[in-house]
Amino acid sequence: MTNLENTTVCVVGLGYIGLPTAAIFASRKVPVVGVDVNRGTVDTINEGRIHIVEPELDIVVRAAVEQGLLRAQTEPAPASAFLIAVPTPIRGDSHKPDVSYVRSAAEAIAPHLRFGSLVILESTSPVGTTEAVAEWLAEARPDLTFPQTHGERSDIRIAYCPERVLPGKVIHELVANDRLIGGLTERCSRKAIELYRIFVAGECIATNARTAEMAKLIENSYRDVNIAFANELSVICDGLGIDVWELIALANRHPRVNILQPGPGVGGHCIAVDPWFIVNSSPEDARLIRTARIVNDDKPKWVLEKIATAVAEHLAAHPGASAEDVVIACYGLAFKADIDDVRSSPALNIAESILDQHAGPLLVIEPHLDTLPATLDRARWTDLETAASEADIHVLLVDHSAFRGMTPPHGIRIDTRGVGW
Ligand code: SAJ
Repeated sequence: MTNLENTTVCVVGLGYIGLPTAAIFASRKVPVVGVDVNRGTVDTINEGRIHIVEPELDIVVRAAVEQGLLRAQTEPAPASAFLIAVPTPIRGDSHKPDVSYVRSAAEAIAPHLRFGSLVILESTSPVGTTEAVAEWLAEARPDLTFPQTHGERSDIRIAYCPERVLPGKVIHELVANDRLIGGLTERCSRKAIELYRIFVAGECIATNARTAEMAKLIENSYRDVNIAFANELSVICDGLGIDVWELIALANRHPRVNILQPGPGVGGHCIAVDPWFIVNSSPEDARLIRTARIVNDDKPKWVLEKIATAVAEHLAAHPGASAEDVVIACYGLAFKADIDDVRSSPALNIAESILDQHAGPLLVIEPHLDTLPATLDRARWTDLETAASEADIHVLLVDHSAFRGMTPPHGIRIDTRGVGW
C-alpha cells in the first residue's frame, strides 16, 4: 500500500492531462503543486476555476483548491513524485516531434530531486524520450545516481506512464482505464504503480519505458490507420455508387471485422499527430502509418471538391444564377461529435476554405459554441431552422446528436458523417 502521508506530487504542465491528473490526486488527499509557465492559467486555477473545457473537471478542481490540496505556480516545488505532462508538438512539413518542453520541464524539476524521488513522464513522446529525460536529469544533478548508470540501486526512479483518456470523458477514464507503467528498471515501475494506485481503479501493468512509449503511439496509430481505411473506402464507394455506411455496417457483422467510420478528416490533438512520431523514428519502415496520415489529411480536400461539384450542379439547375447566389450551410465545427473543441478540426478547416473559395454566403451552425470562431468572421452564425430553410447546399461536418435527430433539410446534401441525410 502507498504511504499517503509522505506522498506529495508536483505536476508540470496544467493542460488537458496535467490538470485533471493533479486534481484527481488532490481529490485523494494528496497535496499537489501544479506548475504551468502561463501565469493566466496559474491564476485561474488558484481561483478554483479552469481554463480548458472538460466535463466535471471544474468541480474537482474547485474542491481541490478550496481544500488547500491543489496549488498552482509557475515554478516546480519539492515533492516525492514529479509528473511531466507538457505538450510534445510536431513541427513544420517534416512533422518532426519537438520534445523541448519535456527537456525544460526536466531541467526545472532537477534542482528539487532528492534521494528516493520518482519522476514520471506522461507526455506522448517519441521512443527513447524517457531515457533522454534520465540523461538530462543526471547532467543537472551529478550528486545523485540514476537508473541508467546504477540500475535498481539508483537514488532516483524514472518511468514513462502514458495517459490514454478520451477528451470529454477524462475524469471517468483517468480512474477507470488500465494504466501502462514503463519503468527504466523494475523498481522504477513498482514505485510508479504505487503512486498511480492512489486513484487508478483499472489495472496498472508494468513494462519497460520504450514499450510504454511505443504503446501510446501505436494505440492512436491503430485508430488512424483504421479511420484511413474507412476514409479511403468512402471515396471508392462514392465513385461506385455504394452507401459506404451501409457497407461498413454490413461488413462489421463479420465476427472478426470492425471498421471505423469515415468522416471529413481526422482532427484533435492526438490521432492526427502521434503517428508522425513513429514515421519520424522509422521513416523507411513506417509505410502504412505514413500513408494513413496522408489519406486522412487529404480527406478535407475531397470534401471541398464535393462541395464545388454541388455548387456547379446547383448553378446548372438554376440558369441565370451565379455563385454569389448560392448559399452553403456548414453543420458543425468541432473536431468530433458532442464536444465544443474546434482545435485541429477538419470541420473548421473546411468551413474556412469555403469562405476563401466560395463567392456566396456561408451559414454556420455549431450548437456547442456560443460564438463564431474569429477565422470565420465573414460567415453568418445561425440556427438549424434558418440554415435548413435558407441554404441551397447543406454540408454535414460533425455528427452531433442535434443533427442526427433532425429531418434532413431540402436542397443538395453532403453528409460527411453518415447521419443518414
Ligand atoms: N474519427 C473518425 N472516425 C471514427 C472515429 C474517429 O473520423 O470512426 C475522427 C474523429 O471525428 C476525430 C478524430 O478521429 O476527428 C479523433 O477522435 P477520437 O475520438 O478517435 O480520438 P481523440 O483524439 O478524441 O482521443 C484519442 C483516443 N485514442 C484512442 O481511442 C486510441 C484517446 O484514448 C487518447 O487518450 C487520446 O487520443 C490521446 O490523448 O492520445
